[in-house]
Amino acid sequence: MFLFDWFWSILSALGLYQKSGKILFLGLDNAGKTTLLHMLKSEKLGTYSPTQHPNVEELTMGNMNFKTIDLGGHVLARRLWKDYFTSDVSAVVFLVDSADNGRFEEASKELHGLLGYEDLQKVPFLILGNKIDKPQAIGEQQLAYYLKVDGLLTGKQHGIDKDGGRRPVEIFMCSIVNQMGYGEGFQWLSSKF
Ligand SMILES: Nc1nc2c(ncn2[C@@H]2O[C@H](COP(=O)(O)OP(=O)(O)OP(=O)(O)O)[C@@H](O)[C@H]2O)c(=O)[nH]1
Ligand SMILES: [Mg+2]
Repeated sequence: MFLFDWFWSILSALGLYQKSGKILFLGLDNAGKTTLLHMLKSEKLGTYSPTQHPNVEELTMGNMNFKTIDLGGHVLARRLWKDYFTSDVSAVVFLVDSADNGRFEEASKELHGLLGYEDLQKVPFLILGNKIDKPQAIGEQQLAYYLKVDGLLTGKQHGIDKDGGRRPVEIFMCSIVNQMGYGEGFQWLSSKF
């Protein structure tokens, strides 16, 4: 087992194999999901209307091929999220506007609903605290506190966790407009499945 892990991590470090997966982009409306999807796809910052229909994109980042599905975050659209919780989902990226302190409770409620969902029990969660370019944005520890996930975070180390098979959950702070932070988050995520 150890040898296999070792061999796998060497291949991964050398970029000698392609990793693929299906990733759901979830989070409240206005969190930045669609902006992130297009930034990852074309490295361009755009303005988008609130998402009414899922955006599906095939993305390549380093040695990873992702099929990403960006779902609308407004209240009605959230009802459709569960239709996408199929057995081939590799990961969830949950975006939060870290500058919108009036909505942390709502975001926390939705996040915990997802974390408790039977079909997602083994799926790693990358929580992106977005919009840190805004002066009122809070820090990572505060966000963990307001989202009530302090006790759930599994650490930023790369590689498949050995600690009792806990589902990987971690927060990375980012600014999509400044193109910072989310790359580290995806690197972490890609080592978890
Ligand atoms: N300041 C700042 N604004 C951002 C950032 N990322 C996204 N935004 C803005 O946040 C707003 C919402 O972005 P969207 O990508 O449409 O949000 P969404 O999560 O797709 O929203 P729904 O489709 O309604 O679920 C837009 O005005 C974006 O320009 C960021 O890093 N910093
Ligand atoms: Mg959108």
